[in-house]
Amino acid sequence: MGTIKDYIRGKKIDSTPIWFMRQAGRYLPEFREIRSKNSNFINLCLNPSLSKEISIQPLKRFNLDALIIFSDILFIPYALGQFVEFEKNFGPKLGELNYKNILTKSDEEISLKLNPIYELIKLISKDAILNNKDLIGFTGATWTIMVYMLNKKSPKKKIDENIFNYPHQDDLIRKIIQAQKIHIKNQVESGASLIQIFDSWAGLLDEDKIEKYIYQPTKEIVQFTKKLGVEVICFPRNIKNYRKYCEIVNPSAISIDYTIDPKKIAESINLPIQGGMDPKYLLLDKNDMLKNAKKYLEIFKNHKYIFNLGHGVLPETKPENVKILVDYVKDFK
Ligand code: 1CP
Repeated sequence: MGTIKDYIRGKKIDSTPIWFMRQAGRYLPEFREIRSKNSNFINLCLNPSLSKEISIQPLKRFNLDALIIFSDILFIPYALGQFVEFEKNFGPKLGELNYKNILTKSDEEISLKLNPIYELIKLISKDAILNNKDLIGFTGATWTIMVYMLNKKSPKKKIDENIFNYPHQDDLIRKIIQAQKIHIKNQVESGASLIQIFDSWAGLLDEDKIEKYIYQPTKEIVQFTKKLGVEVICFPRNIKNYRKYCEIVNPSAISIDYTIDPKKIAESINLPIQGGMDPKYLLLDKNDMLKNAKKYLEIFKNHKYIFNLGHGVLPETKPENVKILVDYVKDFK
């Protein structure tokens, strides 16, 4: 027995640790029930008793090793005073970016606006369900947050080049980093044992810009987080060169997406690896799903590996399949 944090630090454990990105969410009827009564997503996240219930839901059903808080990466723009809303069938919609106003935000103001998230973490950390499991806090990476702040909606498959011409971008980047740091620190002080950094749009950036927008800020955040005494997992989704990313950013563990060849990654990276399996396999029949899970478990047999997916659980996933997968991974020897 042991937590993912201990495992990353070298402790032996009996079975492959497992949790899922988006393990709390629309594929669970009990989530949809709460969601249907709470149309405002931001308010739902900022209601600690409801967001606690949602965060815990997957652990009531499945033998998972970690709980990720029910929150969102767009709480950084929200804390910096940019308007954020989630529109049904559209996704996030952000308001005008008032850069002068954003630059005035102090650590205290940011902490105050995000305080319900810290209350949520404190509530969860007192719950018996967390016994010997990790409580994962998170933030978006600087680049991904900047993309949402300037693009004001999902970039989907392409970055609008105007982002790079934004005149105050260096100040904006520093401000995002400040907010990320205070948000991570507050989450750790409230009880988070692991931090995951989601760089969902890392794969959209050209090689010549990665140093400035991804490596440097993420390296700074990783160093900061490690100094707080917790481990940090990075997920630079679809990045072209995971090896170089690991060499420069040096996270505690690296989460891989499903486009990447797990064999090549296992051979080229020494850090603990997380994830990889395509979430679409959970939509297939049981045998195909487990065959694919086995592939990952075999490839990483001699590598420190945390089972997860290559992106979030899809809304059309059957909870029964999640249970079958979790039990299979926990029993795999
Ligand atoms: O019910 C709904 O309509 C809300 C859907 C939803 C949910 C369940 C959103 C809106 N956010 C969340 C929760 C969420 N977001 C979690 C909860 C914990 C868990 O994983 O169980 C986490 C970790 C996130 C992180 C997040 N938000 C990311 C990074 C991970 C990823 O998916 O790449 C991103 C990009 C966001 C922005 C966001 N928030 C919500 C949506 C639909 C999106 C993505 C929109 C887009 O494609 O740009």
